[in-house]
Amino acid sequence: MLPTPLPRVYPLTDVVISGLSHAAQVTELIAGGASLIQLREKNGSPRTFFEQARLALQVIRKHHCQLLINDRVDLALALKADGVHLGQDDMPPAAARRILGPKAIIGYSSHSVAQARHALEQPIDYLAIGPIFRTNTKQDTAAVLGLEGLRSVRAMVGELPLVAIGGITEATVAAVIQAGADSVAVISALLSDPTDITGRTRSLFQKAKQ
Ligand code: TZP
Ligand code: MG
Repeated sequence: MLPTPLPRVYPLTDVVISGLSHAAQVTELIAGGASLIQLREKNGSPRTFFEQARLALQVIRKHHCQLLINDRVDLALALKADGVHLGQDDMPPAAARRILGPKAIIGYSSHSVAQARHALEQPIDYLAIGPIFRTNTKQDTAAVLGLEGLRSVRAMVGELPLVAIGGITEATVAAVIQAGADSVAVISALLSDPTDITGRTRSLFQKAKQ
């Protein structure tokens, strides 16, 4: 079940940017206050990701946090993760819901007001919208929406939990929340200095409160 309200910071893991295993990132992120984390792995074999995710999930369970798996409904099911995060090119949310059941958390990415409108008809627990700002983390991103685009999506989706993503930093997180995001999904702002993931996470939570 999705926590309500959503934690204001929702970290995604990235082995390339952090240089750390998923489990090590999860450990640092939880120490900084994260309670909902998404494992995102775009390289390597499913077998390796499965094993890494299994170890990350052990850390998650020990701390009573929640873990979503990016893209892979099969791995989420096999690992008994808390849910899955799907993009526009992944399995449709309705199909994932049939596989994972009513209690699983299903998040869904959108990149425009039109996609967000379509997402309202899907059996999802939260909607992600982005990129809000320019980002180097994802190469094939759609056009930047800016805070104005985020406000339009917020107005359209009503009460549906809304996660903003893309280029969000300590400097912009308060404005992003102010513009209507319930939570910010963040990669590089938390992981690009692997020696200070915990401190950066703590600090982003602080800024997200203001
Ligand atoms: N989807 C839209 S932008 C993005 C994803 C996965 C990357 C976010 O990473 P960062 O480093 O927080 O900009
Ligand atoms: Mg995807």
